[in-house]
Amino acid sequence: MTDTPADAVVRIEDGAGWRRLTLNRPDKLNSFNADQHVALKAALDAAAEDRSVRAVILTGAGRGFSAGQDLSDRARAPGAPPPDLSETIERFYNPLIRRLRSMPVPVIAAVNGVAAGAGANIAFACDLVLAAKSARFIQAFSKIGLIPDSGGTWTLPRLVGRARAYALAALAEPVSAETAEAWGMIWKAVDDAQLAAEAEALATRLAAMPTGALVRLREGLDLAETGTLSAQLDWERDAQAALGRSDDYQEGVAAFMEKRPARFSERS
Ligand code: T3D
Repeated sequence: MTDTPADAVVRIEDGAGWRRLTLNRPDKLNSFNADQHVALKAALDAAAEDRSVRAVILTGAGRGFSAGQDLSDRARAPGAPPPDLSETIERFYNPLIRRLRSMPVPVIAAVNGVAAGAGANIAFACDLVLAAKSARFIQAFSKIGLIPDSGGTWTLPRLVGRARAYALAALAEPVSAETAEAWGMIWKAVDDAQLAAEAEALATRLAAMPTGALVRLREGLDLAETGTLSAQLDWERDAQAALGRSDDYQEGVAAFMEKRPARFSERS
């Protein structure tokens, strides 16, 4: 077990082939300040580097997953100049979403409670989202005069279609975990008491799978959002050719022929 102090802004724990990163500012619903951004980015980079880590779980401490930007950092005195929000987006939020989408292992968001603003869109940037039934997703931005960021304008319409994306973002309507599952925004809503165990079981399952194929799958789905069928066919040919040269493919076929479970070991 890699163990961080209980009061670390991002807690890190290792399981069998997986690593759990827990956002840990529960009094602020794990909203993001600079410290939490820096700690999460470092933890993701370290997980990416550590070849014993084959899946990552991202979750929150307390009753929230994350309430997005810490708005106490945004209060300003009358007459003070407005903040340049592009600075934090460029420095923190955009690199975080790019980091999640380029991890060499699958990432599970285990949404333990409310996920609002960037907190919701960070969850949606993960490969698989499990949510406690009491959790809700809120595109809270319009309430403070902003638009969805952290990829929200890209991700939301792809998850729920433009009509629902506009309504959710314009009205800042909370979406329950069960509705999110029914609408295809997340993989599964699970009983609150089961969330941690379900996330660990899923991470253990992913960790035993051929990581290279899981990462290529993400790349292919992302590419498909902007490409043509013809371009996608070419990409699939090339990706399959590369995967076909891997030890994991050889092991998968051998295990099938020998009627035994495969033991995948490669990591991208
Ligand atoms: O600024 C930039 O860099 C640009 C990037 C922006 C990205 C963004 O994410 S913008 C959107 C920011 N987030 C929000 O607008 C959400 C604000 N929070 C809420 O709307 C509500 O708190 C929730 C709907 C998330 C939850 O409501 P509820 O009733 O369950 O809890 P609560 O009582 O509102 O919050 C509990 C505590 O957490 C409370 O503190 P207190 O009064 O007990 O001391 C509250 O102030 C604090 N908290 C919640 N969200 C934030 C926060 N503190 C700072 N920043 C927050 N975002």
